[in-house]
Amino acid sequence: MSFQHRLFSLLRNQTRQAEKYTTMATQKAYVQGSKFVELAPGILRLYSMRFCPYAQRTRLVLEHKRIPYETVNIHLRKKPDWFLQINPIGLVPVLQKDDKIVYESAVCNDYLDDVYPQNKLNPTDSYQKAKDRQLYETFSNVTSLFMKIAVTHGENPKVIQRFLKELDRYEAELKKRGKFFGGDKVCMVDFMIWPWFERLPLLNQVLPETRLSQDRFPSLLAWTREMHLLPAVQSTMYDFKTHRAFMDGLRDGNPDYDYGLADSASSKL
Ligand SMILES: N[C@@H](CCC(=O)N[C@@H](CS)C(=O)NCC(=O)O)C(=O)O
Repeated sequence: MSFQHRLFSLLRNQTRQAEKYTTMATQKAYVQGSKFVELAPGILRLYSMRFCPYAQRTRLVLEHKRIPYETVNIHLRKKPDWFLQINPIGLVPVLQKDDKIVYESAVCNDYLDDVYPQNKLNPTDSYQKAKDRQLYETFSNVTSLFMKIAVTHGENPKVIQRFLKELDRYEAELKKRGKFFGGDKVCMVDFMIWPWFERLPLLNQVLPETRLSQDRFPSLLAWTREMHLLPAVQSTMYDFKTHRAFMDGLRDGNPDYDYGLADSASSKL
């Protein structure tokens, strides 16, 4: 075979490989009873749910680092048995490559940052890394108050006050750090907390008192604008209408995991 032929064949194989990485047959959620899609050797797979903020944390890192991966979305109310074998806890996100399985968003993201060193997100300094981790681990205070406000429609004004008070810590920290929590560049903290800021307009719409005021939160407001410009954010985000529709379904006990897809009746048996 001539050199040109070999080069052509190599490039064609690489293209096919790249197509395999990113193209799953469907974005629709896999339900109980659906057939497991075999994972090809060497391919990184993310088990996800399109509207899950925790899975979005990992999608943000995958996109930011331009890591090739394929996505298998899971119907979280009717989980396939094979998904429960992959992650017995039954939560997304989960990463799988060959015989390696990693779950929990913070663990997935650290793993990705270690294994794919491009566009590093965690600081190399151990103390700084610990301080960053402290910020995003304690963000669970914000996420639980967020959910409480959403579920109770903000009936208790004290909960909204506590929510804003928690955010004061992030405002103060960002003021010290600069444009992003990573300074001039994004770091893990930015991606770990972003999904809830993307969804904050859902609370703002029904409860204006949850809005971040310019007086109290100037840094977080400027940060939100900067985050919207990042390609990783743009490629993982949904618009307000889509988030609203999904949240309404969730609240009514009937979440449409396939909302917005061509045929959103999720049955794939
Ligand atoms: N601590 C987990 C939380 C993940 C999580 O709660 N994921 C939700 C979807 S947003 C889930 O998989 N829920 C399924 C269930 O509760 O059965 C993480 O950080 O990855």
